[in-house]
Amino acid sequence: MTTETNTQTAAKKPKILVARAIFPEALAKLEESFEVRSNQEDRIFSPEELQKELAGVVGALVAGSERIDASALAQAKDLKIVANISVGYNNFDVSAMTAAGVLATNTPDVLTDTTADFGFALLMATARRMTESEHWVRAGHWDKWSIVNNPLGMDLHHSTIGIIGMGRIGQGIAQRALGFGMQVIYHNRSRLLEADEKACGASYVSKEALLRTADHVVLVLPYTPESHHTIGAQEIALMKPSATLINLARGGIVDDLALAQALKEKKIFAAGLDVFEGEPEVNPELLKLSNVVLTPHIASATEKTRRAMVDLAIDNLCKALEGKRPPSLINAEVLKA
Ligand code: 8YV
Repeated sequence: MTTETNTQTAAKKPKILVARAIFPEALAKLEESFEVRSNQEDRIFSPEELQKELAGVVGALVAGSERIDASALAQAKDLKIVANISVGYNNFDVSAMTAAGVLATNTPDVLTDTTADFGFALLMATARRMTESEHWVRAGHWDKWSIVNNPLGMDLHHSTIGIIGMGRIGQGIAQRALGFGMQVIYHNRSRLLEADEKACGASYVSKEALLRTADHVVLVLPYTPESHHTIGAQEIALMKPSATLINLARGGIVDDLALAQALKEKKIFAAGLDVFEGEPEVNPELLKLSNVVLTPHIASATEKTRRAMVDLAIDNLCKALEGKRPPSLINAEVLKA
């Protein structure tokens, strides 16, 4: 259950909801200016509970776990802003928020490098079979060094990386790949400016050419109805049998069952997944496989970056409630209305 701040002056302060646990210092700062409904137990609200929690508050801090749509907003008559503690905002029905006059914000930039670092770490762990090797050592299978029988991986250096989704994080991964002498190809809804392509040494190709050519395919695109199952059985069939696939974007961009089948049949070499369809559930077929590295949606998870995300979300919320333009506003139309 949420906890209401209970002080004598609290009644005069505007009410806000903090829907997930945040750093105690950040919560204390909010409590100086607001009557805060907090959820430091970090329980995930059902849609019905979220609807109730949003009733009577002027602002809310949420994360990807909270779906903000017309139904969530149905009783939120005082709500002016929902600040996502996340750069991706597929949990927002932006049209419904705009129609309700609710500002929507996210947390770009502050997590770009941390997430790009993690993308590269996941790629390396996957291509060089690091987690599988660790399990092998822990299980006591390492009885001798061997030229051919130790887990043999795939090289990153001087290979071709194919990045689908060339926003800030995609470009960060491309820049890291250059340091490994990799050739960078990319596919995106729109082509980058020439100067941006040069800065990350990337060449634009069709999705099909990317899948056929890349040794390592990295997915960093936003999740939308159009990007649902960007990678399914047909796309995997285009990839090299030696290729790796990394999903850093969102569950639902990859058809996880089709991927599990392809990994089982060794149609591609390996996969690294930080996000899953229906997470935190993981498709049981993936759990049976050794050629997949699984991490629990932690690409932005360093303390420094998570604090910066929370601080930016708070800044967005405070600016909106002071009648100013929040720094990372998604639906500027609300201000024009
Ligand atoms: C968040 C993310 O931690 O920012 C994003 O889009 O995927 C992660 O950084 C996650 O979405 C929790 O809200």
